Amino acid sequence: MSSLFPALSDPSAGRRPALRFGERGLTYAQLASAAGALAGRIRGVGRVAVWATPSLETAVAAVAALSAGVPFVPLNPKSGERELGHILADSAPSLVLAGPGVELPGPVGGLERVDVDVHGSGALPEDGAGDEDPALVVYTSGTTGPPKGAVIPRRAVATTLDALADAWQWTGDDVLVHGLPLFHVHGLVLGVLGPLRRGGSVRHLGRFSTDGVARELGEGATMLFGVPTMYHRIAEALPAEPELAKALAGARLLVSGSAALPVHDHERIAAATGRRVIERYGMTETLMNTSVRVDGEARAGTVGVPLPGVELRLVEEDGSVVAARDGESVGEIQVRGPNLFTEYLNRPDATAAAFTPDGWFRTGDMAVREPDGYVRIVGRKATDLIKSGGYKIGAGEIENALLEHPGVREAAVAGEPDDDLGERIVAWVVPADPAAPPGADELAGHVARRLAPHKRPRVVRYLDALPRNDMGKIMKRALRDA
Ligand code: MCA
Ligand code: AMP
Repeated sequence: MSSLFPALSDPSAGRRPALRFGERGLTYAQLASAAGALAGRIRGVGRVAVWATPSLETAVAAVAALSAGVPFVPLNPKSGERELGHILADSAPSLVLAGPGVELPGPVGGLERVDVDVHGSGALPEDGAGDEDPALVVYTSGTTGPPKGAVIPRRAVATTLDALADAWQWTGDDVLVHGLPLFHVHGLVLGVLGPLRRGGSVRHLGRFSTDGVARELGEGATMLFGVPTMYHRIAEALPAEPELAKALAGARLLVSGSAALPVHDHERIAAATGRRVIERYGMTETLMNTSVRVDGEARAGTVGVPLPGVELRLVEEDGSVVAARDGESVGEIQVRGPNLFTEYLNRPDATAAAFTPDGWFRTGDMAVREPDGYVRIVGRKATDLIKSGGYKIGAGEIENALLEHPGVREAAVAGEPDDDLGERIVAWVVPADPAAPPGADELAGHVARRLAPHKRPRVVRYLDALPRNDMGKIMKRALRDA
């Protein structure tokens, strides 16, 4: 296929800024040189893992792997031992790419390591990879069991980014600012590979802050990407930060995704800045499906229309297609198109279950369509999937981790509405010894060390027994009233 990043081999783009992380940055010529050196080193090695800190090194590693035609697995550097152990065993990388001097924990430390030199010098190899070849494998939670590795082909990356360029009039003149993590699709594919495919640039904040957003938008950045929690924090900060309001008012595009942006936050930002945040809807397995277009109406509570090339339908429980565009008839969103993943790694059962016999991917998201075709997401099929801070988290993996604590006899986990996080993780625990229940911080730390800090319960409630039905199944709805 043609190059994913034409600007890397375009001499006229060489002096343009490509990446900036804090004080450190690379032009296109420097990025081509550093990625070329690393690509030469890893060519033909099979799959590689990338220790995905929010840094220049991660961006260079991703570009190098893609240039070498080597699929890569971004790892959350805050993942705990259990989660890392699973991902490494499942994806079997032959080596790990990491920043020089970065300490790698137990399970990753056993891998051969290649340091990423952002000042390396080498020529980019000819891009010999095919459209259907895997570009990256991103781990994503399900309702039960450990996360599954979604294999994302190169054509999905290219088509989703080009479809967004069409919807957003996204060009090489755009400068994106964000503070998203680089081990998920949002921050990595949209937030780093997106600007590079356009020949534009990205300024990463290292970590999200309203100050950082105000500074970068005030100094020439044109677009902001964030999860709703970030926009909520912006909405909260606006009354006291006039610079932030001014900076947002001057931006070309403010985009929210990964979870629903509450209408209240949308309206507060619009009132303070005169700018409407636009939403796009995607998923690790599908990359981007819909978006509000820049030339369309940014209607709060909607995720816009299907992107070019994406087929979208709503389907009822019995499999019949919802034809009505009445803003009321609810169905599951199913999608088809070149933006889709190929498979879950090593999980043919899960891959087969995710598609209908005629090749539509079942998203599990429930929605209605408005008369003009806009999609409005109204909920999710599985109550055991939690979206907290824009992260998808399976209740089952947290329950399993809690049950490994000696002080826990039974555990159940669910999400509850939270103004900041969208949903917060709540754990109901039956202690092994009612006289000495493990503390909430102890249990949060236990989950954070095994899985990841964002998977830790924010609230722990103690019960003598979990409510169960006649079949012995935990009744989660009853828990919320317990
Ligand atoms: C707190 N911390 C702990 C513990 N408690 N660490 C270890 N053990 C503990 N018990 C640490 C955390 O690691 C973190 O460190 C800091 O304390 C604050 O933690 P927390 O409160 O969890 O973070 P937050 O400030 O509330 O985070 C909000 C956030 C974050 C920044 C919005 O949720 C976030 O980055 N979300 C983005 C999710 C995302 O990108 N999703 C995309 C997937 P430190 O601060 O140092 O980290 S969805 C997707 O890709 C699809 C395709 C789509 O549609 O986009
Ligand atoms: P993930 O599996 O982490 O990639 O998250 C994908 C899920 O995030 C989708 O299935 C939706 O439930 C949710 N999501 C992404 N973008 C939006 C949005 N703009 N509005 C509502 N939900 C969203």
